[in-house]
Amino acid sequence: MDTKITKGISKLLSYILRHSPETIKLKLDENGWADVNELIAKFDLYDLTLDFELLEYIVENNDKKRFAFNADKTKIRANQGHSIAVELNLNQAEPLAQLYHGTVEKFLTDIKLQGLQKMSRQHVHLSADRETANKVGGRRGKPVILTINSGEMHKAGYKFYLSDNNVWLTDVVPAEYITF
Ligand code: HQG
Repeated sequence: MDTKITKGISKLLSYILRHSPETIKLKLDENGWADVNELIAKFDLYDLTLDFELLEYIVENNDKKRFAFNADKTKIRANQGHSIAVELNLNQAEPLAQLYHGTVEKFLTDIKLQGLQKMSRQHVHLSADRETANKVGGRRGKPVILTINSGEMHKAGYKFYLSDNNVWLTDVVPAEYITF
């Protein structure tokens, strides 16, 4: 499989399924699922075409397991990362004592004042290890890794969720739980 093509299609799928299904006139249900046949039929962006075999390959081989099928593979959705309102019915979970967040220097002043906010997404995204946080921060420049005192947050009643692709999610991280 040409990785350039599969990567390109993965990026477009992330955009469509997390942020903008209307770009290809696709409808998601309230849980973020799209009908697979409808997606394939409507996926005609930038001369890229999709068939079921390619979609299945992408779902199975995507480096971060960003997408999931339902049991009979008639529906597909993004596992996390949405900006549109969808109910993912995420599993609440007790977090590790520490989690990590990769960001960049220019956001630190605001993060110190406001804590970590969801910004345009449905949750604040946290990583279980520094290496992953480093990659997340590296998308925006030289990464800065913040350590989150998630154990204490959980004790204080903050809820944490673990997505199907192992991203830790929460609603907000107040600054007092962040080591800068
Ligand atoms: C920052 C990717 C100012 C925050 C990744 C981040 C992740 C603040 C940016 C997933 C702030 C939001 C999400 C505040 C947070 N003031 N800036 N109070 N609070 N920020 O993209 O965590 O590859 O929405 O530090 O791997 O970077 O697409 O969040 O820099 O899992 O699957 O505001 O996206 O996954 O950016 O990334 P984002 P994120 P995929």
